Amino acid sequence: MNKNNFFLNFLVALVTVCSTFAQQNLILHYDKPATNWNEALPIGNGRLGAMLYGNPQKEELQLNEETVWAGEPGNNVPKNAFPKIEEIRRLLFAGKNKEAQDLANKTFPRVVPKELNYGMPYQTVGSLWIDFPEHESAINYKRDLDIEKAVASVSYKANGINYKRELFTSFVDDVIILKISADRKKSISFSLYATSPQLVNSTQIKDNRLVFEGTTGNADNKTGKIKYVGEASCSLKGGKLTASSNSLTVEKADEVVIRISIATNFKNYKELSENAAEKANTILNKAIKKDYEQSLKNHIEAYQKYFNRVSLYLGDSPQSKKTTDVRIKEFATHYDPQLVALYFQFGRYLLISSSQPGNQPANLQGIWNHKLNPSWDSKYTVNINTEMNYWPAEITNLSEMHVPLFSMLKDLAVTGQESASEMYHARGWNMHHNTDLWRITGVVDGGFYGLWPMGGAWLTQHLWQHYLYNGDQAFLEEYYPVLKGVTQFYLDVLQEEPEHKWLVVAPSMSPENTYEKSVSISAGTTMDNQLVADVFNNFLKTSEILKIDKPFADSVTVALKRLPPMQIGKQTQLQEWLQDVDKPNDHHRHISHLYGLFPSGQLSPFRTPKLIEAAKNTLISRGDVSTGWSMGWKVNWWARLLDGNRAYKLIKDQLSPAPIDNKGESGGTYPNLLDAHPPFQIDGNFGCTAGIAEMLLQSYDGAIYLLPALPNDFKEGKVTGLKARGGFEVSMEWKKGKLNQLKIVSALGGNCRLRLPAAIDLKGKVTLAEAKGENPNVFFQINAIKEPIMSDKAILKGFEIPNTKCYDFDTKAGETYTFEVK
Ligand code: FUC
Repeated sequence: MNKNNFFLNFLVALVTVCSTFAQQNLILHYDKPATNWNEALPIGNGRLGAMLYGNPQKEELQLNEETVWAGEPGNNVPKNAFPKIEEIRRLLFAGKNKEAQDLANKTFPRVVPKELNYGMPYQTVGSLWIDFPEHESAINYKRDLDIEKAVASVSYKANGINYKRELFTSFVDDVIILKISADRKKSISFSLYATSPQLVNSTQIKDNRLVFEGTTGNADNKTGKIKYVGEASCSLKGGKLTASSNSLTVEKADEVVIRISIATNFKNYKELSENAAEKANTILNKAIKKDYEQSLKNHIEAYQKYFNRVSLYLGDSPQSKKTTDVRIKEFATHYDPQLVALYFQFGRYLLISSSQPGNQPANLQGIWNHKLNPSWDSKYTVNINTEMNYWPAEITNLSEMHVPLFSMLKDLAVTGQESASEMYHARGWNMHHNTDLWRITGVVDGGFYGLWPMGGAWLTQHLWQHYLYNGDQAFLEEYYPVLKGVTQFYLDVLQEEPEHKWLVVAPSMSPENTYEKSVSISAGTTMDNQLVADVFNNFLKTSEILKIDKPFADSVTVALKRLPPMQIGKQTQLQEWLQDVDKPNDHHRHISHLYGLFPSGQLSPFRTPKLIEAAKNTLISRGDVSTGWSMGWKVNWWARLLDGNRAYKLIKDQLSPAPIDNKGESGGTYPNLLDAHPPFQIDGNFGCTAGIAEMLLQSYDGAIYLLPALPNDFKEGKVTGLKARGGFEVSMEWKKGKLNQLKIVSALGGNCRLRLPAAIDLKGKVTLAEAKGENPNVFFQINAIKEPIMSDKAILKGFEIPNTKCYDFDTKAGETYTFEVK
């Protein structure tokens, strides 16, 4: 071997080592089987989900299919509520808040009236069990979830034989596939059977396949009408397959591949006309023709098409060699930047695995649920939770995963016409704080929690944001009716409040919070005003881009001008309600009026420093530790307040062990890395994932801000493939806490405005010009907001704004631009 070859080989070896090392970092790793659901490992392909326990002697695969919900088609809009809504309004405007609440509680009771429903629960299919009675004493045990490949595995040694299980939910073949192998021939023997908590369920054997089926449950005024059918097949190398009346037995096989197909009769939210048995059977017959290795290869390729778009490195520590449960326990005391990177990538893994185009959006638990009556029905709670699920979609380069949410909005824009017209005598569509598979839009859980007609206002922000990231005009055209419908609703529903003659939503609430004892119902909350302003601005821009509906748009412009300004109250806080009634020691998990700070971009340190300071005061007084999703939101807020260390502190709170009793309002993380509200709720995973991205890159307020909130602990790092609005893909490397290298790929062309610390000198092939005036890039337009009103008791001390500069350079679609710091 000559010298050059030697070096080449050495380099190849080094790269291989590095990439293997990188792969090892993206693995959830355990040395014990799961003893409960919060230790089991989630896999999914958007439609099917499974939790792997990994017990050597008795494997459990807990199964989900995304359309297995209780109930049947139908909305939940009460009749004759309009006169009561008007009366509640009148009481609110007369300052009779308690009376308004009493009437709201009476009109919309906490206990569901017998002619209505408060949404249906998402339900489990049940479990498949694989008994290996001889594998009692297993050693060398390992259980992993490789999120770089979306494959889970279990390995151990029993009776001198090394066994391995490999599990994935194919994105291509649409079945769950489990391969069982051993390092000695004829050593695989087990029995396979199914169980289900569903009241109506049965198992039988057809053509040597295990067929398990059932019908979902009744709830409230609805009868369970979802029929599901699952089929499991065993493909053997060697050995023998026999069947009893409701189980399959494998004896002395060399290798077995189990494929599980599940389908339901669900066609869409109003039709249950699919043939579940035929569908499950057809999918399985097709999948079984493909050999295991090919299926695995196709699956990994399909997954990595999305997953590999983003990589993140935040530093190393020996902690990464420990098991994931131990790392979570020790995170507060042991430096473990790789756990943050793993948690971030796990969020992306979960989104890819629970939200695929053509399917249902990720619900409160994504697609993973082992109960018939999970907490909050595991449905779609839209006063924060569903939106939070989709915060990572654009910024972490998973735009396609956003699509199921948009499809649901198309349905809601139809079903929500009933609540808009019946309850509010308004045009367009609306919804309240919950929906489900059947796209309900009425009040859920009574007036105190549910009389919040703002679900459509918040959810439709996702349409506009998707446009800002991707610039797809055809998409805007497609969703124009949804955007117009929601705008019509608010135009019709806004009321003139008596004191300032502002236009406000009433009745509504600042989600789930109170301003008087047991009173949530209110008029013109800050969040509502911010939401309606965003709805109107989105509509105005859309109508301008599509050159459509000018006269209607003009009426929107008139109403927009009459919305209330934000207010800074006597505690120098961002006021939550129209009146300065915020409680001094409020630690409520919802801090809804900070919607304006994130996810909306109405507040900015550079443009609205007074409001930013007030928002910061609010956030400080609410405290850090809270439910999982609340902490996830706080990571994003501290990132927008440009305080990386405080954002990191919230990440530490989020990555603390979840309470074992599943009670209370302190969230955390379960051993399987899923978020605890408690109990498990997936929103916290997604919220924190988005927050980590926001610490590294922000694209609002007219510019792309690079490394806006880097904590001191992440001094060296690298990220590739994050997305900024305007279609820019951003990769960066930083050293000693400062940007070192930058690569920007422009998908749409146009001006790229970067915000950087003033001391940095960036050099590339293109010249950076110091930015002047507004960013000409249409995706970076800023909506004007009104000058805030300030209490004369408020004392502003000033918000420390970092010394930054903005630079412009022109980009062409498809071109890459690289820079180095000199
Ligand atoms: C809202 C929150 C709760 C919980 C539930 C699913 O009602 O207030 O904390 O997240 O949704």
